[in-house]
Parts: sequence; structure tokens; C-alpha cells
Amino acid sequence: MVIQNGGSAGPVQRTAPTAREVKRVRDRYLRALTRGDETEATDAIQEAVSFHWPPATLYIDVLASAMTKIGDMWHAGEISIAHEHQATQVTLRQAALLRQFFPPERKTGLHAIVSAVERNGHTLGAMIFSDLIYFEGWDTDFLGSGTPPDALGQMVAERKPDLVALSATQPGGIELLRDCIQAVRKAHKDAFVIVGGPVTSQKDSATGQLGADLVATDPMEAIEEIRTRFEVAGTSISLEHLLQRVGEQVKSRRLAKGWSQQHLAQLASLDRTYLSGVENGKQNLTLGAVKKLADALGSPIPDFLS
Ligand code: B12
Repeated sequence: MVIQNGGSAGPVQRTAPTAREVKRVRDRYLRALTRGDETEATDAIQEAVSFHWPPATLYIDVLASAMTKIGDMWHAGEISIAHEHQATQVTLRQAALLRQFFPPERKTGLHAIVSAVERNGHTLGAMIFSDLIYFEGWDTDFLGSGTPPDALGQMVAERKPDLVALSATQPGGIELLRDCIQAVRKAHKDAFVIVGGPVTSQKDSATGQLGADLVATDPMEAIEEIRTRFEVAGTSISLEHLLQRVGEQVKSRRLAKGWSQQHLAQLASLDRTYLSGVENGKQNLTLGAVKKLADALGSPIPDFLS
């Protein structure tokens, strides 16, 4: 089992895998869970990490999907509750491991509190949502489960988060969600409140009836919504990602013209090794160098930064 620290590897281009590739890794992971083979389970996930899959694919299409299958197998009497419990623990540990592999691309300055509702031991859905928005640059407080509404309200009053996200799985969850939302509203009326989890597909879980701002069964749908609402795309990007982006733009435009690095360096009056550093995202280039490259390539300067 080899675990590399993806966090120190710098920015990478993430590639969405095909449905077939996802199924292969999910099935490998699921087989490992049913055998109780944590090393093999970790290897399956690490293989996907090494292919630079996007985190949402790993969390939702592999981990969550495998756990739903584990539930089906338990329901069908194919595995015992002990196997299911072990699979849960292995999956929670995988999620904890994954968190270090996707350093946030930027800091949004936004803050969220994420929790499963009281008496709800199903925490993986809330944890996935919490981690996915953390990768988007949010500061997150993940509470797990069991926090009573008044204690949640107290924390919200103290920390004044921009977002509160709640998850509920079992019957009775709707009432608990309502209690939590009331407590949150009382504590901080400006917080945006999202609820998700299996109970939210029930008919009495409409946004208005719950008092939430958004009810979302799919975490990615919720993330799209908060990106728009909080204009996350417009917030500051880290320098290393910006340099990586500029480098990719320069390189793709140079290759489209069929030019060597030497040729472009000459046209732009830059050193070839400097240009190589730029294209690899390693050179913190000056505005003057951006202008020289833009002029040489015949592209407007904003195209390199967009
Ligand atoms: C693992 C598991 C457990 C673990 C949970 C451990 C943990 N820390 O999470 C343990 C062993 C504790 C457990 C206990 C119980 N479980 Co259980 N459990 C499961 C199982 C197998 C997988 C759940 C899971 O993790 N799924 C993966 C997650 C990621 O999926 P998810 O929660 O749906 O989340 C997704 C979306 O809903 C959404 N989402 C979720 N939250 C949020 C929040 C926001 C803001 C957003 C935007 C999106 C979002 O995003 C996620 C990714 O797509 C399911 C089987 C199944 N079919 O799901 C049963 C299941 C959920 N459990 C069930 C039951 C009945 C129980 C128990 C009552 C059993 C018992 N008699 O003791 C207890 C309840 C304990 C308690 N106090 O809550 C039932 C629920 C049926 C129902 N409707 O009531 C299920 C469906 C099994 C079954 N077929 O009967 N369980």
C-alpha cells in the first residue's frame, strides 16, 4: 500500500474518469469492504487518487455508492451487521485520508457549519458535503451527529457562519430538521441553510415547509447553487494555481502555433529556461513578461489569466 501526500504535489489537472473506470474502482473497493480487507480498500482509493480523479467522484461515486451497496447487501442478508459496521469504519477512514489529498485551490473567506441532525448516526453524507466545500475553499466546522438544536443554535450565534448545512436520514428527521433550522434562524438570521440526506426526498420536505433556503438531495447540485449564491468563482485563487493556469495557457497557445520553446522565447525576448518555468507553473512571472508573451503569441493579456 503506497500513500503519497497529494497535498505537497502542487496543483494538478484533474481528469474526470469514464463511467466504466468509476465502476471498476467502486467494485474493487466494494469487494475489499465485503472481505474486510482495509489495505486493498485503501489501495483501490489511492489508485484513483493517483489518476487525479476529482474529489466528488471519489466521495460520491465510489465511497457513498459502495456504502449504499453494502446497505443493500445487508438488507438482502448477504452480509452481517458486523460486516456493515466494519465497512463503515473503513470508509470513514478513507474519507479522512482523502481530505489531505485535495488542498483547497483558494480560500473563499466563507465559513460553514455542517452537521447531521440529533439522533442521526448516519454522518457520512454530511461529512462528504463538508469535505467537498472545504476543497472549494470554505472553512468548515463538521459536527458529526448528535448535536441538539439549542447547542447548534448556540454555536451558530457564536461563530456566525455564512452557511449551515444539515443532513437527516431516518423517519423523524423532518421534525428534527425543522427544530434545527428554527434554532439556526434565531441565532443568526443571515445564515444560508441547506438541508440534504435521504429524508429530504419525502414529500413534506419542501424548502418552504422546512424553513430552509435550499433542499438538495445531490451534494453537487447544492455546491453549484452556493457557488452562484456566494459568487465563489470570483474569489481569490491561490498563486500556485494562477501560475499553473498561466503556464497552461502559454503552452497550449505556443503548441497551437507549432512553435518550440526556443522560438517563442526568442520572439518574446525571454530566456528559454524562464519560459520553461512559466509553462510548468513554477515561474512567478512579471507583468512585463506576461505582456511580452501575449504580444509574441498575438493573444490579449486577459486570456492568460482567465
Ligand atoms: C452505514 C450505515 C449505518 C451506520 C452509519 C455510520 C456513520 N457514521 O454514518 C450505522 C451502523 C451507525 C447505522 C445505524 C443505523 N442504521 Co443505518 N445504514 C447505513 C448504510 C449501510 C449506509 C449509509 C451511508 O453511509 N450511505 C452513504 C451516504 C453518503 O449516503 P447518504 O447519507 O444518503 O448521503 C448522500 C445523499 O443523501 C446526500 N446528502 C446526505 N446528507 C447531505 C447533506 C447535504 C447538505 C447535502 C446537500 C446532501 C446530503 O449526499 C450523499 C452523497 O450522495 C445505509 C444503507 C443505505 N442504503 O444507505 C443504512 C440505512 C441508512 N440505515 C438504516 C437504519 C434503519 C439504521 C438503524 C436505525 C439500524 C438499527 N436498527 O439500529 C441505525 C440508526 C442509528 C442512528 N442513531 O442513527 C436504514 C434507514 C431506513 C430508514 N429510512 O429509516 C438504511 C437505509 C438501511 C436499510 N436498508 O434499512 N447505519
